[in-house]
Amino acid sequence: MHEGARAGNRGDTRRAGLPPGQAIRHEHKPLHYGPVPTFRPHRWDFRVMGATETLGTYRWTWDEFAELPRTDTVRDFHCVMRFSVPDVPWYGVRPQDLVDIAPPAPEVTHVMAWGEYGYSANLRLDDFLADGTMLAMGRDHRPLDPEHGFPLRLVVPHLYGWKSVKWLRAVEYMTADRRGFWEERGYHNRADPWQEQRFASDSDA
Ligand SMILES: Nc1nc2c(c(=O)[nH]1)N[C@H]1C(S)=C(S)[C@@H](COP(=O)(O)O)O[C@H]1N2
Ligand SMILES: [Mo]
Repeated sequence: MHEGARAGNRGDTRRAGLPPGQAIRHEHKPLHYGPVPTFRPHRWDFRVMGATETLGTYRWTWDEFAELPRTDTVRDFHCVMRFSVPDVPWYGVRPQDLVDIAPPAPEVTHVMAWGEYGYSANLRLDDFLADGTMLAMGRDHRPLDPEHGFPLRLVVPHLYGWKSVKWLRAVEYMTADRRGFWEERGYHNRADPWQEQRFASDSDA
């Protein structure tokens, strides 16, 4: 979601089954705010924090995270800048499997997904646990490219792409909603592409 995306209309085609206002773009041109972080395996960790059932924080090193059960999925990916990448194959850890290991307190209604450099996106707990959502380690049957989120990103294919936090480092359980990076800057709180929830002014929740 930055300037570059506006230049992307050449070669676009339409396809049935896309959310309104979206056009196909086959190449998955990386889009993000700020620099691509360097992965330092010995410094990297992944945390589940906030309102866990035990109130403790869960932490995985990269080696530990890589041991978690993996699944795969193939999903269309919709950016708010009006392009969609069809049929992207992802593999990684299902949020449900993570939540089974690190249970939230019963009052938890939302999560904040945290990336490197403080990028964040808020999600309803049911959107985080939805079918197809993934803590992805790979795309196109190989590890993520650095600019697409290596070593770990969130993929929330049923919401606009800014919710799919790259370089994911933590998930915070929340007992009330709070807006993330783009949501604080005028983008929609939920971001359902089927309802064209692009901006907060598009009937925000
Ligand atoms: N950490 C981080 N994650 C991010 C972003 C970002 O700026 N920083 N941009 C988001 C936006 S707007 C989109 S459309 C997708 C793009 O993912 P891609 O670069 O793999 O195509 O990443 C999302 N995740
Ligand atoms: Mo985006």
